[in-house]
Amino acid sequence: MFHLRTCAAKLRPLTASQTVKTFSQNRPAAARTFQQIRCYSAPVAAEPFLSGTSSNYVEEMYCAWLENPKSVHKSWDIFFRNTNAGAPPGTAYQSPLPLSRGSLAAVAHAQSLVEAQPNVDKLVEDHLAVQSLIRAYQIRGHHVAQLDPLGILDADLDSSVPADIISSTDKLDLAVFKERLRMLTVGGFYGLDESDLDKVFHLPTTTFIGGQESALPLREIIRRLEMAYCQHIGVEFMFINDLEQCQWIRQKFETPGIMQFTNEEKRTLLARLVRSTRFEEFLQRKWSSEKRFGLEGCEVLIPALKTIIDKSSENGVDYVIMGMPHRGRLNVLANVIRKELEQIFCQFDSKLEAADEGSGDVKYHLGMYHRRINRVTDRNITLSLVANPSHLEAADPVVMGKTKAEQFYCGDTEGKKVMSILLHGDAAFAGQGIVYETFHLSDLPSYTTHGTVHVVVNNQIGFTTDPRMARSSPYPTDVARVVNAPIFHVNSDDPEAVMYVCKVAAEWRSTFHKDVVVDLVCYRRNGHNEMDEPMFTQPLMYKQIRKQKPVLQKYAELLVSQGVVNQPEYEEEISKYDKICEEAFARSKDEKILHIKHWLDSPWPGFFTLDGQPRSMSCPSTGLTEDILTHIGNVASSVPVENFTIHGGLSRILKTRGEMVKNRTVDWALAEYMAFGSLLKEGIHIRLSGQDVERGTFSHRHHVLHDQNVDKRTCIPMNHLWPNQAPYTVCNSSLSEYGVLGFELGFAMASPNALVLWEAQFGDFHNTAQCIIDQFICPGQAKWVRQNGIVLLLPHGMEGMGPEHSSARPERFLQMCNDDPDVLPDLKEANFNINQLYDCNWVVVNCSTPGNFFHVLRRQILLPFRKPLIIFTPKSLLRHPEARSSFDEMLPGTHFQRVIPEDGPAAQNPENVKRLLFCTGKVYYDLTRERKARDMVGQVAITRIEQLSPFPFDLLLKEVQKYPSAELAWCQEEHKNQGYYDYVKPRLRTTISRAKPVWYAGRDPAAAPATGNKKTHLTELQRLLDTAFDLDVFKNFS
Ligand SMILES: Cc1ncc(C[n+]2csc(CCOP(=O)(O)OP(=O)(O)O)c2C)c(N)n1
Ligand SMILES: [Mg+2]
Repeated sequence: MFHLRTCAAKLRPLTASQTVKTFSQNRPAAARTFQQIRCYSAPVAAEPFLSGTSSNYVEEMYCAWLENPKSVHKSWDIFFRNTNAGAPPGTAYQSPLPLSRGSLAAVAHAQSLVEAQPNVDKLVEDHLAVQSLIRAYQIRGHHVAQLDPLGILDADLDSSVPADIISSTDKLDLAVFKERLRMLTVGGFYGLDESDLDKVFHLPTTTFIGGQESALPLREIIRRLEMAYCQHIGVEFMFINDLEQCQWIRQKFETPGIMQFTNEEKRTLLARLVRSTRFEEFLQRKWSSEKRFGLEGCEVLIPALKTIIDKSSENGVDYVIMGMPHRGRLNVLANVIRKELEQIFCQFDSKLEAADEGSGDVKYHLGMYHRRINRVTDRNITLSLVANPSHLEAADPVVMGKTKAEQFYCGDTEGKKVMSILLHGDAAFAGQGIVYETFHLSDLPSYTTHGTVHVVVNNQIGFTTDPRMARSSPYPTDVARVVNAPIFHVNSDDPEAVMYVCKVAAEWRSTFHKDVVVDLVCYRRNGHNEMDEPMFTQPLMYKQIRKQKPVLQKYAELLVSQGVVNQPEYEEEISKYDKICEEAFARSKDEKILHIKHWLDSPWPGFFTLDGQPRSMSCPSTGLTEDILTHIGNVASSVPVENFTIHGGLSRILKTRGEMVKNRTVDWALAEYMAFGSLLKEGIHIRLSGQDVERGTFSHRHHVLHDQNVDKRTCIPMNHLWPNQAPYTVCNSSLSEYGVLGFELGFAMASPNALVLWEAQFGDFHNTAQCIIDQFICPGQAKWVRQNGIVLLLPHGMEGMGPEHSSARPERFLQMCNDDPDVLPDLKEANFNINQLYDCNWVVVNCSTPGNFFHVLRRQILLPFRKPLIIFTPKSLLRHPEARSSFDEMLPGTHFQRVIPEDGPAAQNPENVKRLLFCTGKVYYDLTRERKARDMVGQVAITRIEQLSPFPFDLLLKEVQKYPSAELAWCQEEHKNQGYYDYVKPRLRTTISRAKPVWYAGRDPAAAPATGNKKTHLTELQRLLDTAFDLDVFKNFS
């Protein structure tokens, strides 16, 4: 037994790195030409001794042979050599060579044994056949499990029965069943004889069907395998390459009689089904013409979720964060999260006014947060449902990020207290790429939430689209296989089977802390929404659905027949819940006003006043004392641990940093260090995530030092700054934007006291995360009254790198700002700039100095409210000798400068200035260089707009008034239809009451963001500089 287990353990696949190592060391040259496909794809036809299940074994032999041809039996060696040499199918195998003299005695002995027991061969073969049969059920049993409650569809889109299992798709058709049995046994696939059916076989350790028995008759083995794998539960798990995990699952599903429920449990299940079903019926009665994306056909979802939560609570979880789409959302809010019913019902009242700023996103999108006692476990539990846009699956990474943050803040490093549950529709789960991106975050150290339970409402349709047109994979859940998550398919018309898999899923999560999927195979009783006619497109399916008895009725009849409840008790349960609904409905009529803030998914206790207002409307200085700046600078330029060897190039970088600190200056990287380091001192957690952020795409940051002599030994100096500082997390992400940005947004949602930043590798890559930007970041507060202080760092700049790496598309962010270009706000208002920030949907900045970058990062936290911050960050300026700031610009009393006015000779004699150029970001350095070269420092003033939005009307008005004779021009390096021009021009005109034109100096409109030709780039740059400094150029237009 022990020996067998060790062998099995040895057969576990090698890890990727092991594989690379062993293969590259020992691989014979000829191996590259071995035709795997020819050998294993048609094994039965090709080589008589190869079969579907033995091909795994052959592969293992092959791998061993690749490593060392002598490690396998001579016959395998010859076989593989012949195959590699191109032997046609069926001829590669040769009988083993004659044995050597020395072993003749042993052979004689063995032969005498065989002759003495003529059935030994058959016995061994039969046992192997039975093992193969068991394994076939474990691997493919789910393909024939009866998963579709309608009995007309195949959950795996395939009606055939796998060739190596006995099960018949139609169990009622005994003739078919017998025929398969005959085919596979009597001289068929397994070479068993009909008489073998009553023979007793020893069971391998990889099955639990025996219970206490170690051997069973074949007939019973088949029956038990059928029971475990081919009834209402289809278990997909054999792709998991961990023996312990596979054994755990086998034990959960194969052990005879394991799926037992007490009468108490059955009654609870029935009561939950009553609530789920009657809730939808109530809504249908009261608002028959309203869309609600009802749950009819998958009412079992409510008890399913409750079971997962009960079981998880029992295992120590006290906070569950959920994300879900439209289907059944109201029901989940009412019956899982336990939102007050009147709050749900009043959402249907179209006459109610909104009390708060939220645009009151439709009721099946709002989030929720609720703390209560779990009645089953008698433990406190907090449930939160994240608000979601209509973009299916977009909330997945957000839920994960929020879960990670909650785990982080309560020190739950193993996910024992906080967990996430994600719900999906079948079409969306298969179709949306974000699902895959989110799965890939699930096991990364800085992103894992230690297992998410996924529940798919697999109603076998997506709007009007049939699954056969909606996916190429057998199941909608196949995406989960990439992370080795077990998948439990279950027929939703069998509520007990559903409860069982939900229990196992919750146990799996708390045992292995890995993702798991529950696939509720169900149907959709109505159209996509209650107004839709499904018969247009799915006539036959819907004919069947019309005949389908609701699951509540079926289950109630079953329990009545079992004597678990009686009819009056059942009816009383129904009328009790109906009464609850009616009473809540009556109360909902008293609601005069809709409070969107009641639908907050992440309250920030203590951050706002009790009525949700900021505690002040001012922002203190964002400057720091010289001591703090110097201390952070010194740590940033050192290696704060002993015996740690860094790369020579990095030593030079740190030395340069040290010199900057001595000279009291900072570059971009050091400014960022100062901002982060000081906030950490103040107890603010900082999390910087994105592709290659640890070093920095442009090799300027180096927040993680790597010991050059010790593998994987790293040091993060930022975490060595202060005693009792807040922790700093800096993490290279997977190569995803949509998933990772969504994740960080979710992380930022959990607490206002953290600076969460996502950096795009190049700014243009943010567009693969556009959905998160458009649906959450830009309008999140307006839709869901939820603030969020996430920071986006978007490297941007025209530097001749071509159209792909130049533009972070500022025009798009600016176009989505909610300030009015044509209305001049009241500039005399006290705290004008803070009020402006409070009213905006996000802040957009492009800093031209490291000092200002430092200030805007600190301001993000020192503000008494939270807004998303979009920063266009530089590339060449990271190393530009002029792009430095003195400590003087960062001392106490200093602030972020929304506008940096001209402060050179032009500002001394403003009346002589002919042109006032406005610009933002890097082009400032090109402009000042050119102005100096043309000796025009007295004639042209250059003012930088650092905060583009909200627009600094007040400061710009002062600038314009300072230069009465100057023409105004906007200069940008981006093409005219891009960049900032369309945003800035009307606002500048509004600032000056349209008294003067605002001219344009920049590139012409273009389709692509930048040219890929360096020479053209430079020519274009020179042309825009010529325009900027040609004082006659606009004369002809005036
Ligand atoms: C990203 C995205 N694309 C398209 C839609 C429009 N849409 C709304 S529901 C739906 C069908 C969803 O089917 P499924 O995921 O199976 O959920 P079900 O409605 O069947 O519960 C579609 C296409 C959407 N909401 N989001
Ligand atoms: Mg569907």
